[in-house]
Amino acid sequence: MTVPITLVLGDITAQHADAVVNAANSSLLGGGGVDGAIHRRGGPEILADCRRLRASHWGKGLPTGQAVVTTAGRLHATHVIHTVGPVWSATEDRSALLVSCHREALRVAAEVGARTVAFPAISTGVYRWPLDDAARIAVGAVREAADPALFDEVRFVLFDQAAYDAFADALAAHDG
Ligand code: AR6
Repeated sequence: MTVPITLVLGDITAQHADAVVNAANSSLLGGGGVDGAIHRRGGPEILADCRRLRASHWGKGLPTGQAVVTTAGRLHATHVIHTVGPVWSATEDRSALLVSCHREALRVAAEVGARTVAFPAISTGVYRWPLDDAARIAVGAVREAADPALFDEVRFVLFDQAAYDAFADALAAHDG
């Protein structure tokens, strides 16, 4: 048995899920892309939690590939799980870090009892990771890490048709 992986074309801030994953940066203080959208729509409680995490643990920044959890504020979710994706490099293979983002986000989700988890296409925006490759890595990582005893659904929320198609192809290729 495997956890159902679903694909949605849309805005992750509109999703109903136990946990929504944020493609953050190591400062945890917000930014553009998904990060900006989550903080805007979720409201200031999320940033307040992020500041508390910085003060207690992550003053030097959350390392790439790790994940932390905060409230989801006004989102239709209980938790936001912030993870820091790797910046794409043409000369260095950073795929283990992108795998780690997905594994760690799921580990943290399980810790807080989140059974439905929505992911964006981590690292494929500002961090420039090529979509097809990012989709293959993300789908593989989730298939490997998501325990069906702990999760009911892992959803990838893709912001445009190109991202949706890349994830649909990756899922079809993985599951045969
Ligand atoms: N819902 C779903 N997907 C979205 C949304 C949304 N509302 N908005 C953008 N995307 P990015 P990264 C897609 O740049 O590459 C931030 O400034 C977008 O089309 O958000 O991991 C952080 O603070 C793309 O496919 O994240 C970091 O500094 C995907 O989400 C940096 O960007 C990821 O794009 C992280 O860069």
